[in-house]
Amino acid sequence: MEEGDKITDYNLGKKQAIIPSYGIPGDFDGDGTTEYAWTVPPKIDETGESCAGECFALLTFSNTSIPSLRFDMSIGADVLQNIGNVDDNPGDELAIVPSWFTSCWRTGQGITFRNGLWKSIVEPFSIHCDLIEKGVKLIKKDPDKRGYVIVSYSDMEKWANDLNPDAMFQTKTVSLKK
Ligand SMILES: [Ca+2]
Ligand SMILES: [Ca+2]
Repeated sequence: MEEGDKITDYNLGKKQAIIPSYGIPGDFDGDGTTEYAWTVPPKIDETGESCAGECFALLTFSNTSIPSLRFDMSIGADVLQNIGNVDDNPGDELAIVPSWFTSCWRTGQGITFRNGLWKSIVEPFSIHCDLIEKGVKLIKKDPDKRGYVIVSYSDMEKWANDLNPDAMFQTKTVSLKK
């Protein structure tokens, strides 16, 4: 019995130790217990401009009963935020902006873990690095409209039309996906 306890303690210790300092806390499966989320980047080759193998980042959780989520054509996350519980599903949602080698334009996503699967809560939205630098919460619960969220995004088309920097700092109210 004592032997078994020792093994369990060792395994727990090992799991704790792998949470990186940049892991963000939250209750992402809604079980009432906090876990940590972080992205594992791919290996980058010696040029620093491409992957040494497959190019994907893995969103990973300290609670190993939550499956990892793969982001193809991604080398990590420019943004990973716990946006709080913004829907009717128990637990916190996440905003993520996968990163890439080039360009300042990215695609932001809102995701939730529901019935054992990762789902989008809003349509993916474009986002410029100028907005990312502001460090704002990218998706917020709309206090006035139940089932809606306020998304901070950058309007590529508006930017192309008039080159007004305001285009980078837009917000829109959208309904949560079912
Ligand atoms: Ca949890
Ligand atoms: Ca939720």
